[in-house]
This record gives sequence, C-alpha cells and structure tokens, in this order.
Amino acid sequence: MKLYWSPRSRSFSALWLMEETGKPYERVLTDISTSAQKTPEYLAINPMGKVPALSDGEATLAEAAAICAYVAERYPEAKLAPPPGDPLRAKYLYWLFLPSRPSFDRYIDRCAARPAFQRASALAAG
Ligand SMILES: N[C@@H](CCC(=O)N[C@@H](CS)C(=O)NCC(=O)O)C(=O)O
Repeated sequence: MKLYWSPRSRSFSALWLMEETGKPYERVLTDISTSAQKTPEYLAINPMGKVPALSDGEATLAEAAAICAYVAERYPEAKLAPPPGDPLRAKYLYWLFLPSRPSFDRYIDRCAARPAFQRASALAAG
C-alpha cells in the first residue's frame, strides 16, 4: 500500500490510520508546498490534484475519510472500525464523516497518548 501525503495537510488522518494498522506501507511524500500534487504522475493517482491519496495494487482512491474507511476494511484484524450491524457503527460513521475542526480537535485530544497518533503527528509536522 502506498500513501501519498504531505506534511501539514489533511493527510493526517490517513497517516494515523496507517500507523494504527501496524502493517508495512510506503509513504510517498507529495509536498504541496512544491506543487508535487500537480505533476502528471500524481494526477494519474488523484486527478483532483490533492492529498491524501492511496494506492493498493490496482485500487487507487483519494479523500481522507474514504481512505480511512478503506484501510479499516482492508485490515479487519486491526479492529479500526466496528463491523456492519454493530451499534457502535453509528458513532464510527459520524466521526468518519464529520468535517468540523473544533469537534475533531476535541476527539483527537483523547487520542494524543496513542503511539500511532504520536508517530503520525511527528510525520505530519514535517
Ligand atoms: N476533501 C479532501 C480535501 C483534500 C485537500 O484539500 N487537500 C489539500 C491539502 S490539506 C491539498 O491537497 N491542497 C493542494 C491543492 O489544492 O492544490 C480530503 O478530505 O481528503
């Protein structure tokens, strides 16, 4: 799996999820400060020219929330998402799709002690 990401960007949640899986993955630095997201090579991955994006064999996708859902589904053993039918799925979907920064910040405060969160934070800071 390859995660195309840039420091200080919406790549953070995807980066964090990949770290939570504990699985090997390749981070492909796509630095938006140098417009690396507008190269023809990257536009072939994500025609919208934005980070993050993910490729997994023949599959490619963009949008941070979609990437998080894909990764959780791809690695069920990591237990990153409640399975369909589980009542906790409602909260999972709510947080996954919530765009509001203040609410997200309150949520991530509670996760700050997680080693995967700390690794992703260090990477995302650039
Ligand atoms: N809705 C997208 C937004 C992605 C997005 O706006 N990424 C910004 C970085 S935070 C980007 O790539 N900006 C560069 C550009 O628009 O050229 C997501 O959640 O993944």
